Amino acid sequence: MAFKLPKLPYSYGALSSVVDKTTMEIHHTKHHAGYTNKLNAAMADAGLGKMTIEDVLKRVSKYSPAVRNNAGGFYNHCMFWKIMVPKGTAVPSAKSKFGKAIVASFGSFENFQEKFAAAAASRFGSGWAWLCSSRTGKLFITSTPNQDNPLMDCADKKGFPIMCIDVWEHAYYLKYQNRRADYVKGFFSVVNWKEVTKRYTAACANKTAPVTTSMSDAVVKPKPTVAKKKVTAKKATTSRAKTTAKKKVTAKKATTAKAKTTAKKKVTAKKATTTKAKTTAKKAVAKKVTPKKKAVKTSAVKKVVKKGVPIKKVTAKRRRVVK
Ligand code: MN3
Repeated sequence: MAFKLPKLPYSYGALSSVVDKTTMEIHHTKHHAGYTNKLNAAMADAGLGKMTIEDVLKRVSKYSPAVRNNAGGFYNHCMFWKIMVPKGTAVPSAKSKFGKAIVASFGSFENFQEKFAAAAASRFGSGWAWLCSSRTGKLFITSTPNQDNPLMDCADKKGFPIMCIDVWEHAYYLKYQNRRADYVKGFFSVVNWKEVTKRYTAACANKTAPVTTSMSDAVVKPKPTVAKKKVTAKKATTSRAKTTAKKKVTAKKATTAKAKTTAKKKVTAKKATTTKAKTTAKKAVAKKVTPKKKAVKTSAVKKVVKKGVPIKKVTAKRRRVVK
């Protein structure tokens, strides 16, 4: 089992008051799916075995940029989908532990919203804004570039993320274009405060891993070293056998072709021989007959000329010779 793309907890159009259906669908099926697949590939390349996504993130500086970017992309989106819900839920009560923590950290709920929105708006380029909790339950706001997050050992400010917003343009551009602030303002109307509160409670209890692990369904199977090798060997053998078989076929074909060529050559040669023989025979016949005839004729004529025999006698003599 590798890291698996989670299903959205609502339909693609369910948050359309804030995020349009097309953006949600592309964001989930292309971007998040892409991070998931590339993370699995990068983990396999690095020979990393069974690990939770949290374990990957907390020592991510030891791994390749591909692991860092895609582990972040995988985790951040898993969390992002869950902390949103159609129409949003009621904001935390001022009397609740979480409500009190917000006031203690930011002065008021409104101040918290402003600071969070400012962090989202001021993140240069692509990245995320976060509300995090320390292990003691103290809240703070931060932002990260690219797909980094506060769980990474390389993060400027480390903590447990309990709320986040994706401020990559792919998250809002179709509906808001350059108006990121409007997108952030809309985001507050679809926040699932129940889920955010659940994460805060887990952070305070220092039980953050079970919450996120069950969220991401994220366990990588151990590297199948031996089994894989066997399969590879089998494949190699099969492939070799195929090659040999192919070679044999080729050789057979070649032999057949050669045989054909030889046969053809033989036929040609035979033909040639026959033709030659015929020619020779013809020539021989020609030689045998013609020269003699001519010789006789010539000598006969010569004799006739010498002896002064009348033309009639010569003709008669010629006829005899020809016969
Ligand atoms: Mn995104």
